[in-house]
Amino acid sequence: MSHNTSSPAITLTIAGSEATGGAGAQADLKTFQELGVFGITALTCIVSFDPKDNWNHRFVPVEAQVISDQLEAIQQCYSGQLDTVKLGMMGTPATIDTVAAALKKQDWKNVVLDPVLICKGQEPGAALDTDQALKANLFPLATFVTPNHFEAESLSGMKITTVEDLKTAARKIHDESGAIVLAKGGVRLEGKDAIDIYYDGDQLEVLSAPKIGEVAVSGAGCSLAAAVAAELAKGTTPLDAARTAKAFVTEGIRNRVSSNAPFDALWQGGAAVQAG
Ligand code: PXL
Repeated sequence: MSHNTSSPAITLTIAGSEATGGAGAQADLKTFQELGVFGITALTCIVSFDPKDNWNHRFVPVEAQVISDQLEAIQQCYSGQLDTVKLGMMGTPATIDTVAAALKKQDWKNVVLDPVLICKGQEPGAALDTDQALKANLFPLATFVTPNHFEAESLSGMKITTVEDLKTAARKIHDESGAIVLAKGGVRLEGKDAIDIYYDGDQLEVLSAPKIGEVAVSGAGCSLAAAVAAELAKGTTPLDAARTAKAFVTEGIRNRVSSNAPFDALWQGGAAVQAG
């Protein structure tokens, strides 16, 4: 029951498993470890790429009762110590309802929502439902959101082709949700730099790093949001958390891992290697 003063901040991810370890809960936990927080996980679904089908996603949701059991264990175990959560892939409206109900059982300082909308292999109809459930039930609880290009278009209702568009979208998403927004252009906007926009209702900052290749790397979005959560859990300001997360992800992409899948995976150990 007792803790010493050097106890790490407890940080929860509610996310899916991506079996090959590039994205999802695995990426979150590795990020938490690298950034010095004690990572814990409630799994929402299991994704297994299918090598027989172009590495498309096979998706299996975890039963609602099992999700709420995990969250019950976690919230009782760490009550009073847990104030930061990262939300990753939910996958179904039922999961979103279960997660929202559990989140409402306690106060949170930081709810970092990575609004993962569709995952290949899901029915487009189901994705639409999930999209609507996210907007209705999880956005109101979020303090910090990290939409990618596609998600920012969906959430803002506008097409995003330039950095100026991305800024407008970030403002819109903030105005609608009240959350701090880190909208990710990544490799998807033209130009030599990977640009993300931070907007907290007051400060707008362009976070920029030279693109490393032109192809998105698996786990970048998950690791970015997890790094934001870890930094916030340690008491960092939101803007500094965003800057640290961007640098962490950039080094993870520079030191990425390739495999027989047609995409590389970010390596969360990359930043430490770079540092020396
Ligand atoms: O990158 C989004 C993502 C999040 N969570 C899980 C995933 C993926 C993409 O593969 O599998 C579990």
